[in-house]
Amino acid sequence: MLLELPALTPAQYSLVSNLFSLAVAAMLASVIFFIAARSKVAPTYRLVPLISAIVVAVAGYHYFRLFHAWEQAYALNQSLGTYQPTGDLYDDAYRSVDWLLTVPLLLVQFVLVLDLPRTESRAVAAKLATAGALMIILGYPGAASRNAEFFGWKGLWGVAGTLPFIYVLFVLFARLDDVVRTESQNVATLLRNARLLLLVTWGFYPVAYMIPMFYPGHPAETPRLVTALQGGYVVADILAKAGFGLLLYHVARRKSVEDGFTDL
Ligand SMILES: *C/C=C(C)/C=C/C=C(C)/C=C/C1=C(C)CCCC1(C)C
Repeated sequence: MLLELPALTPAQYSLVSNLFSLAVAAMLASVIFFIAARSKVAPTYRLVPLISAIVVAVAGYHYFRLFHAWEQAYALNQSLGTYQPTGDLYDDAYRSVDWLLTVPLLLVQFVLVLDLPRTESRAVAAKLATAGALMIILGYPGAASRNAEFFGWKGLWGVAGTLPFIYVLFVLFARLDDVVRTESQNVATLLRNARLLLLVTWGFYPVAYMIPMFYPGHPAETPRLVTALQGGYVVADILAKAGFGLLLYHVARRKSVEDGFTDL
């Protein structure tokens, strides 16, 4: 999204700056946690925290770039007392690239923690990863365009991207539910929570995509909306990547213990 940025109050500008900084810190700390966590799970599950580490590393890098772009895009105007856009590009496309890499990995991770028979595991993981990538690719033309009409370019790509999203949710909540049921009560609850966390946090992204459709003109460029959206992405990203990874780590840890694994 090439936002044409509005002037922001110092409070709005620094809220977003601070949240970007928080995102970088949270993602980097999570990399260390997930790498260290690998030895706490049985070898069968080691790929699960490793994928989390990769996901948060990729996200941390992109937040670093976004943070930098954000700082370049604004300058404090002393006489007005507001942050004015400098004209430098603030390119949200970093986000789409980030999603294209992290969304398939997050989905593969969920399949891996189930420890299905190998051929089944591969088939489900491949389908979910493909659908996840397709969702991001199809949504991109609508996100990058300045068109905000539902019955137009944005709506068309939004609907197209929603179809693979529905497929992903169908696989997670319906098709894989039989597998979730066969797990111990503790593991099943953790898996259900992980699925729910995915639904709630991933739901933010299509909502953020749609917001401009509900306002005439270019409301994505109003100061409050820009602040809320950029901040909302930070919260959603930390929960959907590090939070989701933490839940799956607990699944892997518990299943390892149930299988008789001990790290002592
Ligand atoms: C870490 C980043 C994550 C989990 C990003 C998730 C992104 C989505 C769930 C995006 C969904 C979209 C649609 C369902 C419709 C088309 C527009 C998108 C790409 C925003």
